[in-house]
Amino acid sequence: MLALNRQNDYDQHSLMIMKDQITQFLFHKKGIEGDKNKEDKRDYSVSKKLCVAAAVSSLLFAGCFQPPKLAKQTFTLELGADVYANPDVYLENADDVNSKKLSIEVETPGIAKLDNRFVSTGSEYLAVGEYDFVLVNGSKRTPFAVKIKDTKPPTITNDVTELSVGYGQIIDWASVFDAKDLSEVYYEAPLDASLVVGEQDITVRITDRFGNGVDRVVHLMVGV
Ligand SMILES: [Ca+2]
Repeated sequence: MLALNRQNDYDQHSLMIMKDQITQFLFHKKGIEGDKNKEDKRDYSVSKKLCVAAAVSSLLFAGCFQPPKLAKQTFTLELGADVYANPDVYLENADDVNSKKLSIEVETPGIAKLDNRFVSTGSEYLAVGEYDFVLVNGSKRTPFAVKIKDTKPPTITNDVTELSVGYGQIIDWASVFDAKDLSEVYYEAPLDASLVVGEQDITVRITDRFGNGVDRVVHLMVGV
């Protein structure tokens, strides 16, 4: 019983000290002496004191920021998209993080930083592939990946529906269609199309290096 009483005394004493510290801190923050209210403040319940203690200590020691959390482990982007060096882009909780302390580093060789973007050396963008990146937060390094894919077919800016050629003429489809793609442009069409005199519809398939393609039907007129 004696030990229990001493423990209770000890707890009460600890709480009193904590209460005083909290009260002093709050008054200090408000810039007032607080002598008049000091006794009133002692009437706070234990639970209230603990809540205030938690709030004060979180303000004092944890600050208003949370640890950064990556939104994904792998970020998949379309070829040609900007791959920013800004840490906020990769965070789930960017609004709650002190991103000034953070940085993004790349570990895969052959990548340069152009302004605020990562690009393949000598290029304006990151080439198709998978790259190792790190979110740096002081001494803590959190790895993540950036995957660049080409999923888009070539863009064709002219509309060709008819074409007249001579018999046996080799058709240069690259000069017929104005097609562009970051992964080159290839044309597939019947090789013997110009060996049939008369008119016929043929299908020209326009693809990039990764097999993304579009079809165009051309009414071919072959003269003698
Ligand atoms: Ca493409």
